[in-house]
This record gives sequence, structure tokens and C-alpha cells, in this order.
Amino acid sequence: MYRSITFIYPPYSNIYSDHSFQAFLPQLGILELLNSIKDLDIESKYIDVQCEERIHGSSITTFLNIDRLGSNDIIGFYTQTSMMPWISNAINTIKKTDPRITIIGGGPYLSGVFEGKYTSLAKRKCRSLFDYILIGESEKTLRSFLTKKANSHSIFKSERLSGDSLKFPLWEKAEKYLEFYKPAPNWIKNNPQKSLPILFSRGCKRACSFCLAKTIWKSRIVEKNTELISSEIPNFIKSYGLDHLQIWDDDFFLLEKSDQISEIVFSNGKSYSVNTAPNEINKERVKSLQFTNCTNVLLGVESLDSSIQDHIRKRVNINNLLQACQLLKSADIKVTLSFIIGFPNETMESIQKIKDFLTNHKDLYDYVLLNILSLHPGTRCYEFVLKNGQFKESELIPNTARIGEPYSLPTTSIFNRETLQQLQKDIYTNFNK
Ligand code: B12
Ligand code: SF4
Repeated sequence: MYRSITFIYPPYSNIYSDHSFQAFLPQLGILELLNSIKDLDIESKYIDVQCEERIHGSSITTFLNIDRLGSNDIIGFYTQTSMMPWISNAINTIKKTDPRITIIGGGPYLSGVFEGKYTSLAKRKCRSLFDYILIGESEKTLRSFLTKKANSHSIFKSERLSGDSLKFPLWEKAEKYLEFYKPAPNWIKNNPQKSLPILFSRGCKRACSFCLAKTIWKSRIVEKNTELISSEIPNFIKSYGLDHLQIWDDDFFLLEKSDQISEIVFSNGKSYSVNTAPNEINKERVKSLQFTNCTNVLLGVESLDSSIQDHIRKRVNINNLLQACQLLKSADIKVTLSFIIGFPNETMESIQKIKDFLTNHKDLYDYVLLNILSLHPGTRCYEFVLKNGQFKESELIPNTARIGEPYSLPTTSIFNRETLQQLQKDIYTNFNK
């Protein structure tokens, strides 16, 4: 039986780091895992490396000093593609310092590698790095792993939870980091509220070619049950003295319970923000958002080029976008537009379409988010790039040479990484208010 486990949320995102948008959000999945094992007799901890570095001003080397981590039977890593160079370095350091520690991993990157195709090299690398790997939703699997002690298999496929067992996260484990958990600073500056992120579901019905949602959660959406939602929202608001809930579900309007959620947050006298796609916005929905005090809507647009839209299968066009922005702005709801650049068929013209929209319609949005595409193993976009011979798999696998900088590979030969970063910087600087 294991006695102690520490979960690590590694640093590095592709969010442009010099820009004022530095979102410190907790890793909700880890907080939910901690919730699922809190009744076991196991000491559990949550470490957010980026926050720790802010608190202690430490570097990766001091952070990895085992004294800081304390004694652990198990160290568990959340994995994202962009974090893999840091993680592999961290694991090698931990193994050298104390080889008795069991290293486990879970999260999007590992799920993509073991559920996707064309990833034999990544599989081999991951198998040698982690002692045990849990793929997909891990609550049930982690419990049996911790209590039964692992068997001889090193890869565990997780079972899905039902809506009854989806709890709100165990925030107490992250309380020391709360001051860092912010949405975009603009929201804070213009509207200093106490807000925390939350999810009511897992999964997405859509299957955009660059996204891992389907690989991790399958295409069925599992939502929290109504009783849990009605009892947990008020408790959550009360426990943390919240003014605002950031609802981070992949697409709020794909939830069957979206109306109920809005009403419950509203009846507790609080405001909220949601993410969705422009083609989900209509008059009736905007009316209901306005009535229930939804103050911010993030629209996932990705691209304004029709051939890229066909490729990624998001099915958004400029007319949807214009109409959605007009409806939201006329209801006095703040609009964040989220784009991605660096798709396999990206051109300077396709990026120009984003710039033109932002220049010509300044009154229709408030904030812009623009990320450079990272190719994630397990996605159709990754397979497409490999099949077309744009890159070899060995070039796509994160390697330790990139420690210290966000990992993102340009997926088209006409843009190198620096050009994409410069374009990203220009758009952030010119279009965020
Ligand atoms: C909210 C969100 C964000 C937020 C906050 C991220 C955060 N701190 O959690 C913001 C806006 C900051 C963000 C930024 C980015 N994100 Co994001 N984000 C999400 C989103 C929508 C929800 C994350 C979440 O809470 N999921 C729900 C929880 C319950 O699931 P989970 O995190 O996967 O955890 C479960 C399991 O994976 C597993 N598990 C997780 N960790 C561990 C560890 C162990 C040891 C074990 C056993 C199990 C385990 O158990 C958990 C409980 O079931 C996901 C999509 C999605 N639906 O998951 C994308 C997603 C995670 N993001 C993604 C990306 C690419 C990014 C960015 C790199 C974008 C960019 N280019 O800038 C940055 C990276 C920032 C960063 N350092 O995290 C990708 C990651 C793909 C990949 N292979 O890396 C995802 C999957 C979306 C996609 N496109 O496919 N993101
Ligand atoms: S709508 Fe969002 S979460 Fe759903 S598949 Fe597309 S990018 Fe992923």
C-alpha cells in the first residue's frame, strides 16, 4: 500500500509569455483526482511548479531538490505536449536522487500517445520514462492502483465516470496558490472579482482535427448530475467567497444542463463566463446569457480561412462570427476571440484574414487570444502532417533540447517557429485593449 503521493503540474505553456495574458489556472484534473482519493489513508499533495517558482523564485534545479518535494512514495505528473521536455528532465533528476520513488503519469499527452496512431517512438520514450501510465479519465483507476499496488502491467486504461461521481475539485490542496489563479489580467483590472475556474462536464461532441478532446474523453459528453450541480455551486461560492465562476467546459452550449447551470449561478447572485463556438450563438441564447448575468463569452474561432476550416472541421465562418459578436456586444457581454495559427495549410493570406477582421471590427470584441498550433500525438492533424511527410516522427517528439521554452512546432514549411512567434506577438500587441 502506498502512503504518500505528490501530483505535479509542470510549467510551460504556449501562451505568449511576455504578453500580459499570463493565465495561472490550476490543473483542475489533478484537483479532481485528489478529491477522488481523499478518503484513502494516503497523504496527498499538489504542486504547481510555475506558482512555486513565483513564490520561491527558484529554478528548475532548486525545485527538483528532493527536500522541497518531501518524502514521497509516488510522484504523479500531469502531461501536456508542451511540458514534456521539462518532465523528462525532472523525472531523470528524481530517479537519480531517489530511485525508490514510483513515477506515474497521466493527462492529455500520454492519452494522445497511447490512444493515437503513428506514435511508436513516443510510446517507447514514455514507457522508459514513467513506471506506470494511466490513460484517460483516471479517478477509478488511480484508486485501485493506489490500494491494490500496481500489477505487472505498466499501462492502465481508465474507465469513464458517471455524472454522479463527477465532483467539484478539492481546492484546499491548492489554496496556497490561489492568489496566482487569475483569468486574463484585463478581467481583473477592469473588474476585480474573486473568480475560480470550474467544469461541469467531460468530453466534446465535435471532433476538430487538432484537438484531443475526443481521444481523451470519447465523443459522448458526461455531465454532472442536477442534484450535485445545485448543491455544489452554492457551496463552492460560499467556501471561496466567489463573485464569479469561470466555466471552462469545452463548449457550454453542448451541455444539456447549460440552462440549469446559468439559472443556479444567477440565483446565487453571481456572474459567470463561458466558452463556446460562434455558430452556437443565437438571439435566444444571448438573451438568456444576458438575463442570467453572464459577463464574458470566449468564442473558439481558430481560423477565418475556409480551406483551414474545412481541414480542421470546426465549421465556423465569418458570417457566424460577425453575427455572434454583434449579438453578444449588443447585450453588453464581453467577447474574447480565440484563434490558432500554424495549421498545416496556413499561409500569410490566411493569417491576414484574422488581422483584417480584428482591424475592421474593433467594436465587436474585447480581447484576443492567439495560440500557435502544437501538434499533439493522437490527433488527426498530427497524423496528417506525418502522412504528408511534412515532418518525421522523430522531429515531432518533444526532446530535452527545448527545455526552458514553450514547445510548439510549426507545422508548415513556409513558417518557421520564430516567424509564427513574431506574428503572435504582433497580434497580441496590436489588438488587445
Ligand atoms: C481549461 C484548459 C486550459 C486552461 C487551463 C489549463 C489548466 N491549468 O488546466 C488554459 C486556458 C490556461 C489552457 C492553456 C493551454 N492549453 Co488547455 N485546455 C483546457 C481544457 C479545456 C480543460 C482542462 C481540464 O481541466 N480538463 C478536465 C480535467 C478533468 O481533465 P484533465 O486535465 O485531462 O485531467 C484528467 C485526466 O487527464 C487524468 N490526469 C491528469 N493529470 C494526471 C496525472 C496523473 C498522475 C494521473 C494518474 C492522471 C492524470 O485525470 C484527470 C481527472 O480525470 C483542455 C481540454 C479538455 N477538455 O481537457 C485543454 C487542453 C488540456 N489544453 C491544451 C493545450 C494545447 C493548451 C495550451 C498549450 C494552448 C496553447 N497553445 O497555449 C495551453 C497550455 C497551458 C498550460 N500550461 O496548461 C490541449 C493539450 C493537448 C496536449 N496533448 O498537450 C487540451 C487537451 C485541448 C486540446 N487542444 O486538445 N488550457
Ligand atoms: S469544439 Fe473545442 S473541445 Fe470540441 S473538438 Fe473542437 S476544439 Fe476540441
